[in-house]
Amino acid sequence: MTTGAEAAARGIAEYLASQREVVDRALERLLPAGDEWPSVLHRAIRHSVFAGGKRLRPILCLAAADVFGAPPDDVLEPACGLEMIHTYSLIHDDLPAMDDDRLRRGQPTNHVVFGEGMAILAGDALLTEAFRIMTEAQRLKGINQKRVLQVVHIVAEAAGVLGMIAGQAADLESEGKEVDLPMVDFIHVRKTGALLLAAVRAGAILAEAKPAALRSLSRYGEYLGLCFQVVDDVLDAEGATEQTGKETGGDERRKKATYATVLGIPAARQRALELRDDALRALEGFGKRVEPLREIARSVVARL
Ligand code: GRG
Repeated sequence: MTTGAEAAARGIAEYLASQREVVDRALERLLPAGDEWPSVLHRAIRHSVFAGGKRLRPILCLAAADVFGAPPDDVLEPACGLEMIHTYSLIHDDLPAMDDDRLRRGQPTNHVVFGEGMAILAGDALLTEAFRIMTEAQRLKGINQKRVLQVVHIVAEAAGVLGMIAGQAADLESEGKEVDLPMVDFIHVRKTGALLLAAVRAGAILAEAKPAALRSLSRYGEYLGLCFQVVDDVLDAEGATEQTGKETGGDERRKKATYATVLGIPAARQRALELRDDALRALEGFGKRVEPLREIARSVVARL
């Protein structure tokens, strides 16, 4: 596994690739094999988990823990749990009852391959399994139980009725309606930003970050989460499928509330740059160990 200081020396692309491998190996170990009974469920889970995601949330969690010198092993399972929750949200978001998408991470969506029932179960399984893995591995490793409880709480908050689900519900409600910027912010802070923020916070909390440092990293996570969504909206409006791994223009077709529609593309691009700068400012005063977090913020905007 790569530390922040090593990453600063080696370049972000190499760092991201090596961390992605670490996460992929751990997910491979943590998830039941594809031939385990009932094998269709495990194949459905694996289809989406190993379809080629960037692993941004687990990488953020590992990078945040590294800032405070925590051994990566101490946060690997919670990091993988975040990826499982993220993958569940993608599977369910793609269902006919939600966005009805047929392509994700460059692959046919889960329900297209396995049917709606199995796709719902694969998503449900990933959500619950995330919390089992987080708590069991941390208990076995003897990690401070108070910290583990705190992390379970912030991740549940980010994924649940105060976070991702509230964002998704507001998003569904807004389809086809005139929406303003505060509503788009409401949706995206919760739908996308909350889990990215929780990833940063979980890593810092497990690494026993002091309150002031945790506050700075939380500000970074908030700005980064919103920046990520502004970029995603712009890419959906004008990006190529090869870049996004999904069909582009879906937001427009479904009359979704997005930064691209509310602000217009030039202003949305500008907002992404400002949010990146805000994220970088939140990290001022930290040394070389935050370099991966800085580079991640830069690389999110570099997709534009
Ligand atoms: C719980 C059904 C349900 C939905 C929650 C998060 C969410 C709402 C839906 C996921 C779909 C979506 C378009 C979310 C916006 C956030 C986003 C850009 C997700 C893609 O994240 P990446 O780019 O994906 O990190 P990879 O494939 O790289 O992991």
